[in-house]
Amino acid sequence: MYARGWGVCAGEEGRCRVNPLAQQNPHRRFNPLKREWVLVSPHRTQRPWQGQTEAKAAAVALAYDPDCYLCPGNLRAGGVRTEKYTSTYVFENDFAALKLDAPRFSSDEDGKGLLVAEGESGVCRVICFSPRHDLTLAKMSVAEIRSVVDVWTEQCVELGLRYDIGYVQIFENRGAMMGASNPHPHGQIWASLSVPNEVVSELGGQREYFAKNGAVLLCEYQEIEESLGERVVARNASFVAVVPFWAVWPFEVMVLPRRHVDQLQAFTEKERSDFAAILKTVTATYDEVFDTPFPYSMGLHPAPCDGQEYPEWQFHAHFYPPLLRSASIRKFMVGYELLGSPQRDITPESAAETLRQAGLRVSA
Ligand code: H2U
Ligand code: ZN
Repeated sequence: MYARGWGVCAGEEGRCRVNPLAQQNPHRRFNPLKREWVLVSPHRTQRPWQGQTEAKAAAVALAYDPDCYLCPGNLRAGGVRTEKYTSTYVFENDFAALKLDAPRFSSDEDGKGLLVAEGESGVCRVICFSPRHDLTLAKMSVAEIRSVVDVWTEQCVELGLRYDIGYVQIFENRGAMMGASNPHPHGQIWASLSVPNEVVSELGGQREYFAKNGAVLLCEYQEIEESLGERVVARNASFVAVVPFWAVWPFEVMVLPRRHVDQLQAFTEKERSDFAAILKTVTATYDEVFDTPFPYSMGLHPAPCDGQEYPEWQFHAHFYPPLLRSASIRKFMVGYELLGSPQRDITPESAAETLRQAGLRVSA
C-alpha cells in the first residue's frame, strides 16, 4: 500500500510506525474501513487564518429551563407534553424523518438505473440523556452515562428484533456548530429498513479484510494501536480511544472494544460501565482542549440487524468534532475536500498528543 518509494519504517520492536517523512511532508493515508484516502499536509499547520471564526459557546447554567422542549414536564414543539422523567428518557421524534407505515415501492424510471427510488421506512426517536438541562456527557457521572448506555442497548434490542428494521443508528449532535437544536443533553436514534451509506461503506472494508486475512479488521487495528500507543488517547479494561491513523477531522476519535463484539447488546455488565466511563473520558478531554464545550457529532456503529450474520463487523463509536485550532476556528469540508479527497493539516499523532495532554489536565 505504501509502495511507491516509501518503504516501511520499523519501530524498536520491529513494529511499523508512521514513516518520519510523513510527519513533515504531504502524504495520503488509507482508511481501510471505507477504502478511501485522506490527504495529510503537516507542513501547512502554520498557515494564517483570516476567515470565519465562531463565537465561543457559553456553558449552560440552568438545571431546568421552562422554555426548553426537552426539560421534564414541558410542552414540546409538536404539542405533546413530556412527562416529568427522572432518568434517561426516550420519545418518538415529533418531526421524524422516517415513518414505519411509509409505503414500500421501488422504481427505475428509465430502466437504466439512472432514476432509481425506493420507499424507505423506519423510526426516529429522541433520547434525553438526563433530566438536567445543564449537564453534558462530560459532566454526567459514569453511573448516569451507564443509564444512557442501558437505554441505547434496550433500543437496539427492541428495534433490532423488528423485521422492518435493518439498522439502528444512534447518534448525538452536540453544540450549535454541529446543528444541535437545543443545549439539553440529548441524542437521537434513526432506525431504518435499509442499511445507511456509511455503514455499507464500512462493511465493504471489513468484509474485504476478513476475506483476505481471515481476521476482523478493527480487532487487528485495535491491537496495533495499543502496541504502538502514539494515537491512543485513553483506555480502560474494556475499551480504547484512538485518533485513527486515517482520521479526517482534526480531533476525530474512534472508540473500540478490546474484544470482538458486534452489537451493543453483547456487552457484559462491566463492559457497559466501561463504555460509559470511556465516553465520559473522551468528552471531558474534548472540553479541556480549548477550554470550551467541544462540539461534535458522535455515533455508534453496531453491525446491521437485518437478520444476516456479520462475523467481520466490530462494534465501534466515532466522534467527529469540527474544531481545528481554537474554540472559534473550525475546519470546513469544502473545495478540494468536496470535489477531491478529505484533507487535514495536523497529523493524527499530534492531535492524539494534544488530547493526551488535555486528558492529563482533566484527571489532575
Ligand atoms: P438535534 O438537536 O440533534 O437536532 O435533535 C433534536 C431532535 O428533537 C430533532 O430531530 C426533535 C427534532 O425533530 N424534537 C422533537 O421531536 N420535539 C420537539 O419538541 C423539539 C425537537
Ligand atoms: Zn463506523
